[in-house]
Amino acid sequence: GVAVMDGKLWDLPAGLRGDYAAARPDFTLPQRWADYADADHGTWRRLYHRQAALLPRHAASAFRDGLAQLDFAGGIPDFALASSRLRALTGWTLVAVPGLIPDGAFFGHLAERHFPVTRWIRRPEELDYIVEPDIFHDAFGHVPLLTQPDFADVLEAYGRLGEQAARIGALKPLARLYWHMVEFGLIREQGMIRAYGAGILSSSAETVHATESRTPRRLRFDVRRVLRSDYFIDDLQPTYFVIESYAELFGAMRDLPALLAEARDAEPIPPGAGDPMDGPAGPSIG
Ligand code: HBI
Ligand code: FE
Repeated sequence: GVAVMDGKLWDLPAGLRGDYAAARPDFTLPQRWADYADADHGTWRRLYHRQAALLPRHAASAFRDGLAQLDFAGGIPDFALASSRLRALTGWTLVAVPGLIPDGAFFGHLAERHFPVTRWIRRPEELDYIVEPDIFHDAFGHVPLLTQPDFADVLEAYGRLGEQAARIGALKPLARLYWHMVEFGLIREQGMIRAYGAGILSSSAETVHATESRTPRRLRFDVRRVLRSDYFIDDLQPTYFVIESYAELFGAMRDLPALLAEARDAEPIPPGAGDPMDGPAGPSIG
């Protein structure tokens, strides 16, 4: 079951597109895969092939390996089929949701190894940019790493921390960690900067910007720094955090209970800003 952790069910922005009236109390609804139009599958395939072409050069090997184990090329995935594949690999299940769901419900699903995936797909004129996450972001961006046991465990641990963070008023630092790890994380592989974050790999512009542009700051992943780092939700990221291995993310989960209260009381770092703790050698390691 899903706990309502901060006492309010509706911490959602106004004007979301999804059909929230059709959702159950845990915010899931049936995917109804047979109801997608041919045009919707066409939109998926255009997005899929555009991103697939970028992956060999820009995506982490774990993401590419994961995507190769999923049958995502032909059209919008059927969650029932993808879930049986995932359950066999890592025990995760995809659940359909109308779109963004409240923090408490979201963390509750992750803690149970249920990954919420938005049911609807963007319109053809929105291929390059969309404000709310749609099925392409959620499924193409997030599901490949759910096939990888180490990352699958990190995400469940993250979900479990939601309740604790809500209790001490530290959901904001916890959300910053999700953003800079699950959504916009970079990893160094054989000396190259590669993306594993879903917000990067579901966007063609962000994929190139995050890994190759000279503009952004690329900082070594440091969980204290991450927990204080604010971000833009509607522009290319000015700062990314780079891990050397997914084991660093495990480490962050282990340290988090002690660090959340500290981060809650610390001064936030504005999007793209430097911090004295970044070190005199200069922040960029990319
Ligand atoms: N809902 N569907 C959906 N997808 C998300 O990524 C999501 C959410 N609700 C809340 C939420 N993320 C945030 O709390 C995360 O930043 C942790
Ligand atoms: Fe996402």
